[in-house]
Amino acid sequence: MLVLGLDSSTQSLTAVVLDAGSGRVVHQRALNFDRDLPAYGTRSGVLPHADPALVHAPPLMWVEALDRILAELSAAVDLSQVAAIAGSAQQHGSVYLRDSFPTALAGLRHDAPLAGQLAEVFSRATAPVWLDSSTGDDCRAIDAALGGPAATQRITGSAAYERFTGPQIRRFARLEPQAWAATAHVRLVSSFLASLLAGRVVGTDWGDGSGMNLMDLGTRTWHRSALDAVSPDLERRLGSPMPPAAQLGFIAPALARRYGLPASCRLLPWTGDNPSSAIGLGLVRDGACALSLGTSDVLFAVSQTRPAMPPAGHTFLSPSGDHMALFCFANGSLAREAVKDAHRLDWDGFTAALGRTAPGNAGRLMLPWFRPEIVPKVPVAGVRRIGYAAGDADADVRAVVEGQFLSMRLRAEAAGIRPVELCATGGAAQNIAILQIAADILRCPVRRSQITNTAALGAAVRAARLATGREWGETIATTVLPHLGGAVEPRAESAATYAAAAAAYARAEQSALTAG
Ligand code: ADP
Ligand code: XUL
Repeated sequence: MLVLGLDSSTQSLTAVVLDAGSGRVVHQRALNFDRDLPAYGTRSGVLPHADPALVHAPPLMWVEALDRILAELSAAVDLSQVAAIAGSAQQHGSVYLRDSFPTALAGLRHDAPLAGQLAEVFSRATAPVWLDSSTGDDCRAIDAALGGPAATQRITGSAAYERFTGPQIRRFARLEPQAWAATAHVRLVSSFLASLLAGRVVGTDWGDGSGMNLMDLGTRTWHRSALDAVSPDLERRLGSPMPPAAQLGFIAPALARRYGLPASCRLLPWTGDNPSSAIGLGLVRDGACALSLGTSDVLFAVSQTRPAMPPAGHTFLSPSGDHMALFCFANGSLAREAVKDAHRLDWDGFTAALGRTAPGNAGRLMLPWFRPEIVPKVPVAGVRRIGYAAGDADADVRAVVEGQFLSMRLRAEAAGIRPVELCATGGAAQNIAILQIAADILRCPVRRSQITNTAALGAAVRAARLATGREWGETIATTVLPHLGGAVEPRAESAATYAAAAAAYARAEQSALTAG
């Protein structure tokens, strides 16, 4: 019996097929949006725009990617054995759909590409994604309506954030009232893609729903004043929040036929990529922590009770029903890539440069704000280099990586997160030299999953749990633990250097933020 996990991230769509009983990975495959779907014109998965605050992606590209990967899978694997499918997607992004969407889903044909059949369902051609930072006014309005940022955080799990779905919807409704009037459904990237598989419009799971500034984290229902602060008549466009273990029924018959899936293939809601990674890294124990080094860098910790978070942090819900404390840094892989490309290096050259400099970088520091930063809030991009010039490639390479983890260390300390061990995932977690710096600065062993995309794995694990009826502990033991590699240990000799660097970084950050 097989299960399928899918993850639609910023830059790619990944599929992992597992043998549900043994946990063996039967097949893995990824489509890169820029490379494999060039007609949509994305760069790093998003549409280039003159205004760096406006970051959108074409939702039809995600449809075509899903269609394409399922067709490719059906040629590589016997999909008639797939008992269940779950998925995840980049968090916060929103898709705007006309009232024709349900009819179009119900009428999908098996013998034609999905993109052609769904091209007319969008009331907005593009979907704002998590890198968008254009909604400052809307954040202020939502915070004001709920009693200030601390109140918004207490109610929804996070203060109003530019990339969160509530502020994004508000901006659209405000600036494009006609297109908003033509919008009958708003879905997250996750619930949009889950709707395609189900052949009907499905609601949003609690995990991804907690990234909207619209859901009451305590009751897991929409919060009336938050909805009203965004737009009157929003609720009918959203559908209801639902538990991550809710069963969505079976795959749409036309899609079963199109890809050779059995009609009995069961579906689970899709969730956010970070909650899904929590499962793919086996984080179902209180206090377990992880580091995701994908397009964004993310630090998260799961806990049974709701964590006390500082203002910059978020509390989400994980598919296991736990809470997830989370910090998301927009300057993750894209910042490392900016340095790599500026010095005309490849990743081997980047790693070699790290080898030529010592921990602490002889006091040289970078505030790595290549694009507007989420944590701390930096609305306008602007890299600060302290103690060296941009032309010094070796210093620059170490400074970007150290700066990222020093910033992370400060946030972990503020939230009282002191990891005993970190599980690492995301494209940059392949790089052991980067993981060594993470281990040294964050002061704990870092273990890497041998499965590059743990969000897709986490989705497959959820599907395996549904298909086998096993409990979390047993499911994780068979499907996740075998993939965790050995640990990169922190080095005692760099501890004092990094304690001093963390203090210097905090001072530099403070002075940059004060100076504006
Ligand atoms: P996402 O899931 O957000 O789409 P991934 O987790 O696939 O992103 O990570 C993609 C990123 O991984 C690329 O943007 C690239 O910068 C980074 N990456 C890939 N290989 C390496 C490497 N060897 N060292 C550092 N970073 C790498
Ligand atoms: C988390 C966040 C990012 C996206 C990227 O809050 O915005 O990590 O989920 O995929």
